[in-house]
Amino acid sequence: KELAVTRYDQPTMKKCWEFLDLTSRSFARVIQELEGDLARTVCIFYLVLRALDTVEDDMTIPNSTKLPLLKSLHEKLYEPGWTFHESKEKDKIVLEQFDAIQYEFSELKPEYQAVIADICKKMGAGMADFAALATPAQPVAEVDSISDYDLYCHYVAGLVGEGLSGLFAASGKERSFIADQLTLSNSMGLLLQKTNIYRDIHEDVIEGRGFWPKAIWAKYGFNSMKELIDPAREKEAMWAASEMVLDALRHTTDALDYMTLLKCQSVFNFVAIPAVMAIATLERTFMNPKILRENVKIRKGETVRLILKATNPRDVAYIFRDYARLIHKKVDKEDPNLLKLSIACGKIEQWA
Ligand code: PS7
Ligand code: MN
Ligand code: MN
Ligand code: MN
Ligand code: MN
Ligand code: MN
Repeated sequence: KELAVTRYDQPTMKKCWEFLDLTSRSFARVIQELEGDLARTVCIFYLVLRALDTVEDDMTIPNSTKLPLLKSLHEKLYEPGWTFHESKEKDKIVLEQFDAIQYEFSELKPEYQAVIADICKKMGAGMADFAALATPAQPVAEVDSISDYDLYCHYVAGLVGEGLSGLFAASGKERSFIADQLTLSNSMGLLLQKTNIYRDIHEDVIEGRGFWPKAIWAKYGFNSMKELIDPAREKEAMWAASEMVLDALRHTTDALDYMTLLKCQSVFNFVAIPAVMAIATLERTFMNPKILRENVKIRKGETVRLILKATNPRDVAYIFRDYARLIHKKVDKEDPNLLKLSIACGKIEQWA
């Protein structure tokens, strides 16, 4: 029975599981452990969005091709045989073999198809809006205000949260009202996305990108994102970094609220594991100047401990509280965000 719903026996689905392994370090395992047909449904959802993100990230695709493609990828979900061979990105396989993903999409329940196509349409349009702001001098446009930052993160991650909640409800594994929790679903996505954007500062700047909002770094005297990784300006860069963590912490209590609404264990694990990894990453990277020079990751042993412990809302809240305390302890007395960080950590403490 399990074999039938996961379709490991189908050659196109077998390919899709391989694409998932190739393109996702963090989600492959938790997706495979979802119950019933949710596993292959979320796998297909992931691959469709991975295809969009591959187009978005590929700086060798000119906007004249990129923008129409981002806006129309949702239509390709209903075009058997469509593929795209002009990407140079690491994950280009999902575009080159989009026909396999499309075939498996067409085999999903219509309710699932509707959620995935709707999110693909909205995310593609949002990515295109931001990509349209790019210029030759600034191939990836700067994110200006905090509300621009929230909007960008809504497009690339908040919508993923909304879509996942829609799929959980449609599967019957979760109660139908979860699909209407747009604010909490959005917050789950923003917590993960903002942690990723904050942690990836070095890699993104080296590759000519950078999504930290100007409203944050400009306050500390910087004129561009590139200057943030200048060793001579480490002190100011760490104040900007501290404000990035403060901003990400805004979404933690919503994330905890969201998790209390779940009832299916495999769905809970799927949601909670990335969330605890995010707060652990925020703690590991908080006031850690190494992030300006390299990609800082949490230790393997810590990851294992988190996966074993994050099985219910209470233990997840304790994990959040413990990391909030560690962050609070690391706040520098001269940090301009000292008071706000104390309040943010206190809110998590109170929730738990
Ligand atoms: C469908 C699981 C659970 C209510 C490809 C999971 C890239 C952080 O920097 O690969 O490109 O390497 O490290 C994921 C909410 C989205 C938000 C967004 C779809 C949680 C395209 C994750 C993944 C909602 C845009 C991957 C948002 O990080 O990034 C599925 C609830 C894709 C979730 C991108 C980022 C995800 C991301 P990078 P990563
Ligand atoms: Mn990644
Ligand atoms: Mn991207
Ligand atoms: Mn990406
Ligand atoms: Mn703007
Ligand atoms: Mn990233």
